[in-house]
Amino acid sequence: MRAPRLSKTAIVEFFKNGFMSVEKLTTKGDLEVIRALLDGLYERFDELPKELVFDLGDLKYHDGTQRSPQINLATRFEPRLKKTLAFRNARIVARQLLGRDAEFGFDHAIFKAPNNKAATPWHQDMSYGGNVERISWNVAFWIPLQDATVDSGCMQFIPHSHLGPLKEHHRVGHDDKWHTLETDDVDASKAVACPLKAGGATLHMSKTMHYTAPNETDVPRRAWILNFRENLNI
Ligand SMILES: O=C(O)CCC(=O)C(=O)O
Repeated sequence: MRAPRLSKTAIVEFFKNGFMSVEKLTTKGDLEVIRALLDGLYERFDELPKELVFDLGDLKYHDGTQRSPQINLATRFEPRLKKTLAFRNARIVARQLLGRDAEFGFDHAIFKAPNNKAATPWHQDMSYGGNVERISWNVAFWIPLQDATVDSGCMQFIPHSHLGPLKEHHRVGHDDKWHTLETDDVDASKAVACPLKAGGATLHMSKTMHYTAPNETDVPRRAWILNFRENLNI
């Protein structure tokens, strides 16, 4: 399967809106491979470094009852992920948006357990670090490993929010034991939900405000997120 080729209009719309959906980034067979590789990591969850692997809720949540366990830098622990079609095609698309020298930055995986009762709250990725003054553009590819609906926790975005300031964020519940950052400065009535069929992906920028609802279905909602950055050669 060839990588999607973005039209000029699609590229302009992406930079205008701060997000987009791509219907066919990869194949179902490739998603099965990714799922098996990530499942292997989730089986080793408690052996991986605790500062990189935790529930999106409580940092100490290593007791098997996680609601949204996250593995940061999954490709470091499972380099075969970089051989997948999704990785290859995401890099090709990233280079259409960010220039031909754009490179992979980091990745993470989020597993929303069935009926997990935990949203990923409204936030801008830049609130986790990075420079507020633009050093380089980033694009995150959010790749669900199955169909993603509003009810299972597909991505939702606030259009144009990447053009505004980095908002104030705080730990969920104003409680330091939580990893997840949240902003209250959001008009959620402007949200655009992006349901996807398996094989698709959403793309967003590091200041684009986004959210996923709790998984209200009886099956897990798995996602793998790849981040690419422009290379300014400086
Ligand atoms: O998958 C999710 O629930 C949230 C993903 C997210 O917030 C992100 O990739 O920045």
